[in-house]
Amino acid sequence: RADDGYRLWLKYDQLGDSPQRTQYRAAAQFIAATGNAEVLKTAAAELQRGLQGLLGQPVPVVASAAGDTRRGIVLAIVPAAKVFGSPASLEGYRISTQGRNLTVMGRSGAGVLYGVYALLRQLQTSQPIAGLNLSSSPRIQYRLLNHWDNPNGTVERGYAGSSIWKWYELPQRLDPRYTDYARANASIGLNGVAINNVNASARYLTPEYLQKVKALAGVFRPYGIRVYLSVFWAAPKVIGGLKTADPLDPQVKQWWAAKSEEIYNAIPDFGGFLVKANSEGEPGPQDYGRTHADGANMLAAALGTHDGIVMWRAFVYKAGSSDRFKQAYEDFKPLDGQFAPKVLVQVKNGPIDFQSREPFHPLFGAMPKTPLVLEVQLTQEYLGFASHLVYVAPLIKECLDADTQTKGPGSTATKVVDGSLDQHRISGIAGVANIGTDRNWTGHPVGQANWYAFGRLAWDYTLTSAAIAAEWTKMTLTREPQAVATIVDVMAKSRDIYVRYTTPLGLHHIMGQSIHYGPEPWLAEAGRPDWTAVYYHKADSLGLGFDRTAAGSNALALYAPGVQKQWGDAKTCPLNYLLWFHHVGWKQPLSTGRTLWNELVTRYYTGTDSVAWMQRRWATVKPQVDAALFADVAARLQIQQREARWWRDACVLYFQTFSKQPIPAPFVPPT
Ligand code: GCW
Repeated sequence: RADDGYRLWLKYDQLGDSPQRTQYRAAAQFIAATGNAEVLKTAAAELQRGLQGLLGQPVPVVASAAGDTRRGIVLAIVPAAKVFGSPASLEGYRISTQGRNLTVMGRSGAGVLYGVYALLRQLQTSQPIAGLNLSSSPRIQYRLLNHWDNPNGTVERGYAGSSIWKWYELPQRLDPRYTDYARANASIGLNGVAINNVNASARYLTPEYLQKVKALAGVFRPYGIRVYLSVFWAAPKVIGGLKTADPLDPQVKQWWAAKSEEIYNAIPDFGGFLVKANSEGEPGPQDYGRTHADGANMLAAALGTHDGIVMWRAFVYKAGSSDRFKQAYEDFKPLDGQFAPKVLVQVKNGPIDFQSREPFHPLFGAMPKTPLVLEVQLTQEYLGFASHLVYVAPLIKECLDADTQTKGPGSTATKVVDGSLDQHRISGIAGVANIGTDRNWTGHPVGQANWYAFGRLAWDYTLTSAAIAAEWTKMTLTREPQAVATIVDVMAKSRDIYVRYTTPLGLHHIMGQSIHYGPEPWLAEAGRPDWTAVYYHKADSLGLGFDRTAAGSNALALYAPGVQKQWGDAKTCPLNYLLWFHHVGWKQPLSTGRTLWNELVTRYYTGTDSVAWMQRRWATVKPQVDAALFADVAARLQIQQREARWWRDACVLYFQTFSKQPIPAPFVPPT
């Protein structure tokens, strides 16, 4: 049977004959699960399914291991924190060898479930289990996917088919896919799902839709996953019949409080609200002269004593601002200290918009009194949709590893996000989902790795991109060592390659208008002078790049002095960020020894050539990978190759109209 990708990394195909399989079989003759906790039962069922598949032997689930002389796996909820070390999160697990059995302990059912997936991962990646002793706790508390799914079944910026939520069938019919979705999320440690687009429809808050949301919550609950809703700010007007949505209006407050009660009546473990307000035309508190904090705090108050949170997005910008780079900072930084304890402010990794490479967002480190959620995009809106192979873990890590220096060296974005820099009690991370109704969920088979890597990093950001890629490859594509090494190498380099043939040296936002696909550096978007491509790349007869130093927009001043120093001088600024901050002369020599123009052209050409390299590398794994899956990736690489040339030629020829420089010798196209 051809592999259609539906099973993701949870394939559980029988392992080949090996000493390891013999060892696993001997160790897994039963599963003992004591207690009735719902999530514990899920854990036992998943372990049974996984073991039976991988080992090809039936593994019974029993109530207790007491008196059993066989060797088995014991699942146990152990409330005492001390066995888990520190930090002892409720979701942590410990796997240890006790007598002849392996024990998977958690402080909650969810902890056991995560431990079970960790154990299965050991088997799926052929790791030894003898004497196993490992423990792990999530480093970030709220680990969410954000779906940009609409009630009509479309997905904003979705490239893998339609929304997997079938609103017209809910609540009566529960598509089995919902369960498989929950399994996939739980297997990588995700514990929350905002199911609808941040450009939100008020409809989700109607009694009719809340019944549907309740049904989904019921599917997710046994997997330790809570449901969140994106809310339309003006809902009290649109579905509540009020004249205003002013957050300080008593009737508005009352409406939200009542709505929240209604939600918790239906969904007792409801996670909370995600809000996009006063951004890209969405309504918000500023419509009434109120601040983002007024709005967020009103919603937090509406949650009452329920265990819910408000994630308020900082992605805001307006026409007419001098530099969009600065706007979120200018709107939000002054509000630091004004947000209620249940509010987290959700910040994209970079200041503009999920570009192929951005400097870290200047709000990281700048709001010490407010917990900040890091929002990254898994759907490849600016990374070639589902036709380009781009592994995003390195992009996520680049942001997490960035040193904001706001409290001296070592004040990384990671420490802001996990809350440790400023001792926050709550922390969060969100990934905009790349999931749709395509049989393989993500369109591009390697898109699955982006979903996978997001969950793994949300759980433990100390994992390397390459280690995660290797795990995913072994679980999903092949365990043959040479092929694994090849695929991991291609994945590891894919994001840099994409940057080179689309937006090298710190170029940004030069993609096609609205669709955000393909090159359109010549674009002047009608009516939105702040969106024009020229605005971002600023090409002229002298040079290229956006001057954000004090001589220009001075966005650099939003960063700590050490960062300003690093990026503020065009001579020392890392080339990856050069054109983000500097307008550089075409003939200016760079650290590579080439002029700006020659370096730019070199990157466009070598980046495009690297796609051919990816194709050649992929061709070598053919014998090791399922034929259908192999052909799928190979075909998408052909598209990528064609489109890399499109980007290269469009951008080089366009910028040449300003630089008036010849194409450097090795790249002169044949005449
Ligand atoms: O990148 C932009 C997208 C919009 C999106 C917006 C946002 C949901 O082009 O489609 O809207 O970001 O993050 O709010």
